[in-house]
Amino acid sequence: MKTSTQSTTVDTQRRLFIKQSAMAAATAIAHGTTMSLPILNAADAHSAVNWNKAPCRFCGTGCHVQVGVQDGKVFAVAGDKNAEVNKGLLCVKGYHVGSALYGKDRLTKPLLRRGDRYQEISWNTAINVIADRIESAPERFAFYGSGQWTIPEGYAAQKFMKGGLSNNHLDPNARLCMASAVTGFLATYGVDEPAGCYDDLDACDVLIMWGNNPAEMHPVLFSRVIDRRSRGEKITLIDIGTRRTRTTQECQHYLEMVGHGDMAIANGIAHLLIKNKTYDQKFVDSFCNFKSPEDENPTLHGKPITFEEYKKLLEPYTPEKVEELSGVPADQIRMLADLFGNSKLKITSLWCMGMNQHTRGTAINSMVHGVHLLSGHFGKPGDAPTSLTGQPSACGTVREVGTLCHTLPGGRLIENAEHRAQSEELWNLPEGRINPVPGAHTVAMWDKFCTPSDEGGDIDTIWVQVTNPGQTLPHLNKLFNPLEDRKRLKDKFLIVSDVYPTATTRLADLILPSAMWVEKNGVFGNSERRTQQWFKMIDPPGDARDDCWQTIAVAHRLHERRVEGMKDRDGEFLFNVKDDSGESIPIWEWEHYYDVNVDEHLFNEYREFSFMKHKNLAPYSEYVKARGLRWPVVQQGDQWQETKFRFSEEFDPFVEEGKGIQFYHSSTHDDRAQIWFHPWVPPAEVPNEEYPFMLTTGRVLEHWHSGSMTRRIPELSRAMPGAYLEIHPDDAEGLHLNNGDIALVESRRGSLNIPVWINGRAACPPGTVFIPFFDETILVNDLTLDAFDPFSKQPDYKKSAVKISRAQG
Ligand code: MGD
Ligand code: SF4
Ligand code: MOS
Repeated sequence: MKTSTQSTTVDTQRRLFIKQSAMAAATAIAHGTTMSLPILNAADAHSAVNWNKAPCRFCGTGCHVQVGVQDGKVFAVAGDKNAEVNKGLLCVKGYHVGSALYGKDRLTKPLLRRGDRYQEISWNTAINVIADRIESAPERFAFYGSGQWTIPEGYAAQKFMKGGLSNNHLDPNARLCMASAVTGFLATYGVDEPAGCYDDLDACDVLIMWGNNPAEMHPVLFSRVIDRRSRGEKITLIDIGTRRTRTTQECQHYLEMVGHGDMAIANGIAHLLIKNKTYDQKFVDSFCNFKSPEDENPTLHGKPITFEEYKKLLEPYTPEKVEELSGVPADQIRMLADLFGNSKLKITSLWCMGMNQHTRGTAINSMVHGVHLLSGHFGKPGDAPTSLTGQPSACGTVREVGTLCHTLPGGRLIENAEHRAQSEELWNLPEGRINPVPGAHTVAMWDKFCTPSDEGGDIDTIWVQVTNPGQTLPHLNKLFNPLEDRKRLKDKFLIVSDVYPTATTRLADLILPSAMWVEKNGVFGNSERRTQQWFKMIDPPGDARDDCWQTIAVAHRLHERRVEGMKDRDGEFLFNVKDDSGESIPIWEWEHYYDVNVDEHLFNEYREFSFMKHKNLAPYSEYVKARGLRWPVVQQGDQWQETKFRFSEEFDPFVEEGKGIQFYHSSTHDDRAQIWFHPWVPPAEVPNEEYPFMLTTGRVLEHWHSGSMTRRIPELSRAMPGAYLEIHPDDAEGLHLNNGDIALVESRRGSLNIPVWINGRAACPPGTVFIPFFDETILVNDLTLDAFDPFSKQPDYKKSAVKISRAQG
């Protein structure tokens, strides 16, 4: 391959550079010049168009789309009528998902930093550069992955790191997102992921959203509920939140709380259920234990307590006390308790980042499960605590494949010797290959990377795939921005695989162009345990290549250099794929990568792990036929049967006959779930005189996370061009700010200038402000706090104290 020099200038003044380039892009969009796009959304079949199924690239809802391909390009996208999740519907992001492929500035060549420039290099050189870095200090290498990795991509990275390099420094962006849901499920049921599924939304009488805005974040799911109401079904919608959103507009009840008010509310409901004797005594006696945190060095196991002790701990949480702590009127706490106390109703709780991005995320997740268990609202369709996931495969690739620094596939734990031995057995590795010490979690990983080596920063090289940490990590000035100070961190090396230039690639030493979505084969796992497969439909642009291939190619280069870990017990390469005659197929050579379906090979290998914790997956070929299947999937006759509701005899094949409900992974080994008491505690940062406002952050309907894809889609970008400060009109008036004025927002960690939007899409109460994080020209994570939950290590992006003034000049 020819190597030429590309004159891509690296601006050391990152902010300025980002601002200028984004402004140029925005101007171009406004004039309609940069990005011309193929025609999309034409659902009518055109004779030359080839249609095939794929899950949407964006959110954890997991809608299926039909992708129409003509002349090697995605020509149209339509909702898939045969998909149970979305029944033909998509949201505005989904309808435009095809255009995400066609931004004008797709990365097409590997680029190596040379001083303040990037040089185009060949893939062969790029693979050598990475292999050199790893070989020189394998224990100082880390892999930062993603809930947008496909399952085979995550599995390959997992096997490469933990099974090959004996290195557990593998953690994904889902740490920022789902980690507290995981620890909440583990603490309660002893096993991760929801018992219920989206069918709960079709069956519930009451839907309670705990700090969740599905109308914008999971729009197709939310419309499933609103559709029921338009058909005349009676359904009560309750929004417990810190600001009014599009979700609130549809709800009969809006309970406005202050940050961490959820903990008081959950305790208040439990208090009243016991006081009024409206809890489900039979359910509790048969299926539950009680727990509270240990007094010292709390763990995820806690200490057992009696029902009497539980009751006593809840005593202070009278409706009036809860009102004081949460801001929600006592009567509304009574209303919630009355609903939970009514066994005739079917109640579903939904939550996502509000409860997960929380310095007591594990606690509040456990407490909401606890309210459902205590009241017996569990185990029937529509009666379930159902947590939602942000990313399309945070469940599939992170939670199930176990791409966290302390886990192995199939719910196995690094620290558990038996689990390591099981994984070594399945991977055919020599005994003791897997390192027993958990690696660095996300916040710690970047902390180590951004600390000079001679000051103890013992991670030197990070390879980033399918995520944009330069924009999305909290407290960027501490965790990421020091990279700008290249001299201090001169021995650090950042490798980024992405599809577009981003806030992260601009800091990279090596940029690798990746194939995305239908440019490659893939498998995702959505919020409701649904595993979904798709095939490659078009070629990636230029020299862009699959992330999975990139990982395997590096592994093979290390294998060629006789790095011991790249071999299994029999001396074979870790990713050896053989053809029918037993010959190895050189999948590490790009020309041969698609000689075989590598996804199928990796998936079927990974599938063996899924039987270890009743998360059974079907063979790959079954997913080719289906619009996803919800695990556990078991074979009955010649049918593969999915599972809608776990732990309930009527639905779950693993529940023993006659048990009714069986929590078969109970951490107390008695088939019981744990109902937890946790005391209310205030947020890590609360407003004071100097920083009088509470800042909350999040997504908006039109944009996917850091906006790298959706800001390149003109329709979406025009609809929501840039970040804004949402502020209450009275607060704005007090600060002499009008709509469109530029405000200066400062936290203890950083500051930014941002236009004000009063009476916009959503509404903050006085004292609270909101800024979305999709806009790389206004990096809200310069302001956010990196305090995290002690168990899940998930940071709280929802509560940072800030001060606001009119920007000068
Ligand atoms: P994304 O924009 O999803 O954000 O944060 P990120 O994961 O950092 O980044 C995905 C990247 O992958 C993009 O740069 C995209 O261009 C690239 N990409 C797309 N397809 C491919 C592909 O096939 N291969 C490769 N290699 N790259 C690809 C998300 C994170 O943000 C999450 S999950 C949460 S929940 C947090 N939420 C949050 C918040 O609520 N508030 C604030 N302030 N910050 C937050 N940050 C966190
Ligand atoms: Fe895609 Fe999510 Fe919209 Fe469905 S709801 S179309 S999965 S972005
Ligand atoms: Mo983050 S997993 O997308 O909400």
